[in-house]
Parts: sequence; C-alpha cells; structure tokens
Amino acid sequence: MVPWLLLALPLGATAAAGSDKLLGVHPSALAKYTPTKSNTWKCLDGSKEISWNAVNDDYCDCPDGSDEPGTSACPDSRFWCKNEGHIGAYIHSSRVGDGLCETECCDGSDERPGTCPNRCKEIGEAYRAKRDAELKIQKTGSKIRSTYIAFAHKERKRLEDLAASLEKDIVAKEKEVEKLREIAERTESLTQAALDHKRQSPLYQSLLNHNKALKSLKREYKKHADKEKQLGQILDSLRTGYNPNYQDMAVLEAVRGWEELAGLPHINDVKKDGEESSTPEPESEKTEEAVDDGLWTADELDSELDDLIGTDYTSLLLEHEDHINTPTEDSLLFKITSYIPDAWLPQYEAWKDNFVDWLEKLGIVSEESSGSSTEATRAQQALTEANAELAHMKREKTESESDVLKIFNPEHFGAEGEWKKLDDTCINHEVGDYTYELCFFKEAKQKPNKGGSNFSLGRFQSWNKDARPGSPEYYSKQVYQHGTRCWNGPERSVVVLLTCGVENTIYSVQELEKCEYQFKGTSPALCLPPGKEPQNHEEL
Ligand code: MAN
Repeated sequence: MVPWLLLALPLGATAAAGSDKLLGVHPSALAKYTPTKSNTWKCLDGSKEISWNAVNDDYCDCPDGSDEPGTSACPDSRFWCKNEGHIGAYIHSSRVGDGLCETECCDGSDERPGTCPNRCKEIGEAYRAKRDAELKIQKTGSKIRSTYIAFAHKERKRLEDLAASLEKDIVAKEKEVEKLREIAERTESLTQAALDHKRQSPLYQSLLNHNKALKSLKREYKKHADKEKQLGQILDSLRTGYNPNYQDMAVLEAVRGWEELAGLPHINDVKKDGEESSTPEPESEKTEEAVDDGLWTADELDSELDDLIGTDYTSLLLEHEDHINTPTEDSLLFKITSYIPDAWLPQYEAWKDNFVDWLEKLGIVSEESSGSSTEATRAQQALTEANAELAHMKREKTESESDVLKIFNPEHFGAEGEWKKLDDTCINHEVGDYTYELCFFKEAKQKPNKGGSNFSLGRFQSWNKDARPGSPEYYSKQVYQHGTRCWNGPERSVVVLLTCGVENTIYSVQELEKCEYQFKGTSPALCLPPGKEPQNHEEL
C-alpha cells in the first residue's frame, strides 16, 4: 500500500477541522504544527515562541521560515504540495501564490482556490501508466539480466577449468620439450659423427685429391702462360727490331720460327705494305681449336675451372648419399615414435640406439642407412613445434586467467558479471548515409551505406568515469576513443548512453561535434530487479 494514502487521512481530517495553518506542511512534520495550551507555537529551530495565529499569516516571524510553510512570506522556505492522486512534491516558497500553475504542484494548492484546476488525477494516471510500462520493461529486462549473470558464472567456470587443464597440458608439454631437446641434441651429435665418418670415404678423399691436383695444374698453367707471354714480347721486339742487312741467319731463323708459331706474316712483307700490328693475335683466337669429345676448350677452361675448383664436396657427398641410397620411405624407426606413449619414449630411444649400434656392428645396416641426418632435422623440427605449442598454451592460460579476473570486476563486466555476455556483441543503427555499428567492449564503426571504406569511431576505453564503479550511473555510459582521425580534426570518438531495455539496441546516433558522436541505446544488463533500483520520489 502506498504511504500517501495513509498519511492523507489525518491531514484531510485536520484541514477539515478548519485550519489552513497546516497548508504546505510535509506530512512528516504535521505533528509539530500543534499550538500550546496558551495558543502559542515555537519556531521549528526553537529560536522563538510566537502566537499560533502568526503561523501561515503571510508574515515571516521565524528565522528558519518555519512559521510560513504555506505562503511566500519567508524567502527561503519550501511548500509541500500534497498532490493527492499523484506524487507529493516540494516547490520553492517564491512560487507560492504567483498565479502560475506548476506541474510539480498539480493539485493547485499553492495558489488561491480556483486559480489552478486539480490535474493530479490525470497526471497521476498518465504517470502510473508510464511507470507501469517501465516497470514491465524493467521486470522483463531484469530476467534477461539474470541470464547474463548466469552466463558470467558459467563463463568463469569454463575459463577456470580451461586454465586448470592448460596448466596440466603445460606441465606435460614442458616434459615433452625437455625430452625432444635431449633427442635433438643427441641426434645432432650423431649427425656430426656420421658426417666425419662419411668424409673418410675413398671417393670423397679421391675427390679432394683431384681438387688439389686441379688447383696445382691451374697454378702451373698460369706460370707457363705468363712466361709464354713474356717470350712472345721478346720475340716480337726481335721480329720488328732486327736489322736484315746484317744477314744474321740465327736471328732470321728465330724470327721466321716465331712468325710461324704465332701465325704472323713475315715482317719484311708487312713492312712493304706499310702496316704492322705490334701485338699478334694468339693462334687460338684465329682458329677454333679442335678438341676431343667432352673435353674443354681453352675458353671453357678459363670460365669453368674456377667453379669446378670451388665445388662444395661435403654437400656433394651428401647428395651422392641420397642418390645411391634406394629411394625409401622415411626411416621406419623414427616414425614408430609417433605411436609410442610419451611415458615409454625414453626407454624406446635407448633401446633403439642400442639396436641400431648392434645392426651397424654386425654390418646389417650402415650408419648412413639409419637416416641420422634426416632424424636430426626431424628432431629439431619436433622441438621447434613443441616449443611453439608450449608458448601458445602459456599465452592462452594467461589470457584465461586475466579474463576470469575481469568478469566480476565492477570496473569491467560489473560486480555480478552482467556485462560479460555482451563482450564483442555487435548492434547496428542506420542514420542517413551510414550504418553505425557498436561492438560492446571492442569497437564502434561508421559504415557508409553506398560503399566506401569504414571509419573506426574508436575502441572501448572506459565506463562513466564520473560515477562510482558498481553504481547504475557508472554503467549508463561507455566511452570509445582513438578512432580514425578526422580530416583537420580530432580522432573520432563515441559516447554511448545506455538505459534499461529488453533488448540490446541503439535507437539514436548524433554527431554532436565534428567527429564526436553520441549513441543512445538500451540493454537488459542495466535492468536491476524492481526494488533494487535507487528511489528518487516519495509518493503520497
Ligand atoms: C565523414 C564522416 C562524418 C564526418 C566527416 C568529417 O564524412 O565520418 O561523420 O563528419 O567525415 O570530415
């Protein structure tokens, strides 16, 4: 039962008794407005005793203004409008008897009788209809809100379980990584030993000797070529500079011999024609040298010998290995490990090493055929993969743990976790050329309807910083900042104003200042169960 009905009865009775001394008095203070036996009355602050007739006589006697609750005589007092049929309310004393009909005083009791009609019934009815509708929304909304809270509890459980199971997986993975590291190190050293052994091969050693021989031949060849060049220059000087008049047969023979060897015309004939090229063209450049099949020409020797000498014989050795080994599938021994339970792997590895050793000693398999180099690569790969999985698990666990802490934190998803359900839930509203999107706790966007690129209007920054975390006001505002920068302006940002509603929705978008947007919307997360919401009015 609403309290005003109860309180209205004694007031009505007193007023009917013919006293307007109680006009403008709040029901809780009515008892204080009673005259003494000697028909006096004390100001409410106790400062003065006045005649009961001086109460509400339109003259201010008391310093606290308490003697004039129903007139405008005292400058700073309040008039209580009973507003029967609606909600009682105070108005300032200055508005009493000013000839204006205030909505706050719908019964018109602050004005002379007949000045303002009593509209409390219709105003009260409209108010109650609106309040009932709101209450209905609040009730429905709060039911939805309680499902959000249930979701948050489930989510916390899920994340805690996930973190716990990740913890177990991490311990197991760490052991696996350790084991794989040992295997990788072991196979790595095995590979080095195997390679050293391969290098003892007669074929490899012979290749090294061939290489040494080629290098030596090249060095000797260069020495001879240099000497030949110098000799040619000496003979050229002799050919062009000797005096034929001396008839020195030895010189003439030497010149003729050189001319023949170098394919040069006789110097006397040249001098007759009046031309001479001082440097003879080498024989090889004039006529293509005939070489046996497959042998290199001088040109090829020049260009390819260095490449040949620079061959990487170790790679060649390994390629040769690959080539001569029958093209088998991957080592069966290695593959078996994928079928063996983790706990048995160390024993298996030890057994395998022994077994392979024996096979090698007995000559049944060679070291090469055990595929140690492939295994080293595989082992390294397996280690890298396991390490990456371990890092991923650790990251996931840290994220789960920090998400758990956020769920019931009033500064994040609310003290009851009622906002967690909306994390990354997106809603839209179309205005003009744009559709505005809000993804709760993530980002707001402006999307052009007729094509073109989207603008980010900012990422979630905070709730209402002016309110206390946990209070309804705190959750009635969200701030999204640092969106795409406006041409010659600020970074785009949004303030989202939220009220209780049965749906998560945006119903209005405004650009209040250039690139500063205001969204208005509703969410069930804001609907507190009726009775838990803060009370603003007192009803009569
Ligand atoms: C785009 C939109 C508008 C904004 C202007 C500013 O057209 O983001 O909302 O006012 O850029 O240049």
